[in-house]
Amino acid sequence: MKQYLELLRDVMDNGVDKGDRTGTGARSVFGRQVRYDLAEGFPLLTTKKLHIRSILHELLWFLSGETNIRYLKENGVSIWDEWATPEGELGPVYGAQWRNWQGADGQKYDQISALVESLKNNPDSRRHIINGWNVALLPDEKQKPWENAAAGKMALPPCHVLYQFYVANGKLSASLYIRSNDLFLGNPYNTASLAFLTHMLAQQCDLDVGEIVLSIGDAHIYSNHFEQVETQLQRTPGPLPQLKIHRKPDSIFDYRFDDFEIVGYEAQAHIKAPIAV
Ligand code: DHF
Ligand code: TMP
Repeated sequence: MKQYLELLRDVMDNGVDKGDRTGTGARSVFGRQVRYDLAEGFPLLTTKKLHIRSILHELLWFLSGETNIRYLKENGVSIWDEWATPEGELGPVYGAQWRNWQGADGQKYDQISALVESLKNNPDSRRHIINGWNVALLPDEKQKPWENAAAGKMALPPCHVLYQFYVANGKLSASLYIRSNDLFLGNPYNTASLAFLTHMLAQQCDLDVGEIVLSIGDAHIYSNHFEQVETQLQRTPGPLPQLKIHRKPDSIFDYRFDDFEIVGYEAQAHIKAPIAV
C-alpha cells in the first residue's frame, strides 16, 4: 500500500487548504490515480487496522439494492448512521441507482445484472459501466444530508460515482472514479470495497482478477486528520493478506458475509479520527 502512503504525503506537502461543505476544512489536490495488482494480494491497509466487517456488509447492502440503514444496524455496522433520517433512510443512494435506476420510460434498470451479463457474453465490450450519478435525484448542498433524504433526494451524491470493468487475457480489471475522497477514512474503504467487488464479479464470470485503478477528483485530508496522517506515515506497510471465497454462489446477489475470509491480515493498531458530517 505504498501508493496510498505516497498519496497522503503528496496531499500533505502539495495540497491547498480550503473550506468545505462540512465546515471542517481540508487540504486537497485535484486529479490523482492509484492502482493495485490484485495478484499481489488483497489491498487492505496494513498501516492501520480496518474494520473488514463494515466494508463487506456495506458492499452486500449496496448489491441488495437497499438504501435504509436497517440491514447495516442489524449487522453492527454504523458507518452510515450520521447521514440518515431518524427512520434510517438515505434517499436513493448507491443501492437504488445500481439495482433500480428509474428510466424516463418508467422502467427500472438493474445495472448490476446487466453488467454481469455483458461481462459474460460480451467481454470485449468497452461499455461495462455502473453509474451512480443520477442527476434528477442529486441533493441540495445547502440542506443537511438527512433533510435531503427526507425529501426523497440522495443524502449525499455518490462519491464512488462511475465504475468501469475490462476483460483481457482472462482477467477482470476495474476502474473507479471517485469525485471526492476523504483520504484518511474513506479511501481505504473504497479501495477494499472495489477489490471485493472485482473478486466477486470475476468469480461469477469465471475470470481471474487483474488490476484495480482508483481515479480521484478532489483528493483531500481533513484538517482534523493531519496528526493521524503523520502517525500513519511513520509506519512501514506489511505484506498484503489474501482473500478466500469459500463457495461460488449462484449469482452476484447470493453472496453472504460468511463466504469471505481474509487470511493473513496483520495490521498495525487502529488510528481513531473524527468523521466530517
Ligand atoms: N463522509 C466523510 N467525511 N468521509 C467519509 O469517508 C465518508 N464515508 C462515508 C459516508 N460519508 C463520509 C461512507 N463510508 C467510515 C468509513 C467509511 C465510510 C463511513 C465511515 C468510518 O467512520 N470509519 C472508521 C471506523 C468506523 C467503523 O468501521 O465502524 C475508521 O476509523 O475507519
Ligand atoms: P461531499 O459530498 O461534500 O464531497 O462530502 C462527502 C465526503 O465523504 C467527502 O469527504 C468524501 C467522503 N467519502 C469518501 O471519501 N468515500 C465514500 O465512499 C463516501 C461515501 C464519502
